[in-house]
Amino acid sequence: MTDTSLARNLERTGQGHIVEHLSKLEPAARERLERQLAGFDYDLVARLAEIAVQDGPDRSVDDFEPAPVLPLSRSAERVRAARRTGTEAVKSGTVAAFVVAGGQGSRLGYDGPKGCYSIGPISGKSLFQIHAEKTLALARRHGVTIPFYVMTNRTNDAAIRSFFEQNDYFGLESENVLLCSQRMLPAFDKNGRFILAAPDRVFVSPDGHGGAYHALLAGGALDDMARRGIEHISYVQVDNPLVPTIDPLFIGEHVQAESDMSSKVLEKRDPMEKLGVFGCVDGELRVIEYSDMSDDLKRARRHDGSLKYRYGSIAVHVIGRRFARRMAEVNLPFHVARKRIPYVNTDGERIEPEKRNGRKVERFVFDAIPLARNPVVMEVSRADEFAPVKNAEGDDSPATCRDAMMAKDRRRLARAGVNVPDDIAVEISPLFDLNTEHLAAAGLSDLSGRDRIYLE
Ligand code: UD2
Repeated sequence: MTDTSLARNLERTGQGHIVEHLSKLEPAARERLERQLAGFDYDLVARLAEIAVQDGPDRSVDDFEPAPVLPLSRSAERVRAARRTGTEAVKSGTVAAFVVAGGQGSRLGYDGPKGCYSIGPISGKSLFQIHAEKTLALARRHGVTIPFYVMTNRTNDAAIRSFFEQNDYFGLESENVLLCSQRMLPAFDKNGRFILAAPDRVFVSPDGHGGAYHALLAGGALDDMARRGIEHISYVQVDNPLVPTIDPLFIGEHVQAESDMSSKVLEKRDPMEKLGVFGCVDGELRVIEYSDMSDDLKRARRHDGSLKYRYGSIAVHVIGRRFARRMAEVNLPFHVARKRIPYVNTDGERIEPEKRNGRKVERFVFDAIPLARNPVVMEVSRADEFAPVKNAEGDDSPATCRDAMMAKDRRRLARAGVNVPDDIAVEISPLFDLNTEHLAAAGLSDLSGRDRIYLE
């Protein structure tokens, strides 16, 4: 081994097995592995290895007060005022879209970045295209530029970059689309040792959506936002095409409350739905992840029979730009997830473990909420805002998502005065200006007798 400082770092962080492994490799493979290893921050590795081997910290909570929520049913006057404020913020060019797409989407079983997945029920548009077009439509409506930031990871960044390039940035200006890649972190075995994904590569995975703050800073996005006068970052997950990528009403509530970070929630489908819950724990507002709540706690009811923790987080936030910068410099906690990680053994054989052999460490974006001033938690309608694509089949799958998209578009057409049969397949492009005159001019006041319609 030529690089003694690397060897020292590996030894001091409990990775002596890698030093030994390196000494057995052919020069080319050794060089590849050394290059990867030289990119790690070993003070961080030492911390992570320590966290990964602990059996906790046990974050499970016994009982807590649900957070106060701004309910869906609030006065029309309040809604109007908030929408006006949010629209002003958009019009004055202070709002940016931020789509997080650095996850691995393993549950969907799609071989590519999840954002490239085709979801438009008729158009076949990708998740990225839908978010980009929603942003473009809002920008056009108000005659402003809205920058569009995407968080990628080191393994899907190139594919996402070329997807945007090949598709002409879906109508956005290329200089207004900025991709920033999140960090990758090594995973550990139960003894805090790196896992070899291949003889010349240590297993690494993205550092969680909480890596967004660092990615925005390191990728230059926060500076870019400051130059453009952006104050509010509209944070959405790539897997939910139903949500408005930027919601003036939500921005307005956030601005009026002088909040640093605001969040959307909705009524859980059932107590076991895999959504985090907002609660007040030790006087702090924070998200309690579903995996940290016992089944009994999830099912807890109030005296009147209603579900105690009835609201779940859909992971949609408005984050203040200055607050995001602060969070990039704060040590948010790491969470440990036990996973099955295929590896190569000392003989170079690939092993598919039957049990969960590895521990991934990640940060969560919502762990910043306890540090936020005046956090707003706002209820939204599931039918209008939440249809994530998580699983290949069943709940939260492409099929349920497309149904929800079509049902929403049918309702929108009906609200615009169109006669819409219940079973018609409908898709409205985000770029289609849905107004009554338009529809009447296009002879679209009655759709009976049709089986599908795509409005572009
Ligand atoms: C998340 C929330 C859950 C609920 C749900 C709503 C957590 C731990 N749970 O569950 O409470 O709000 O979303 O859909 O967050 N991502 C990255 N980089 C990463 C990891 C994830 O960009 O390192 C992105 C990913 O591309 C996706 C989003 O974050 O857009 C959510 O990731 P997930 O599917 O792992 O989250 P999930 O369903 O466990």
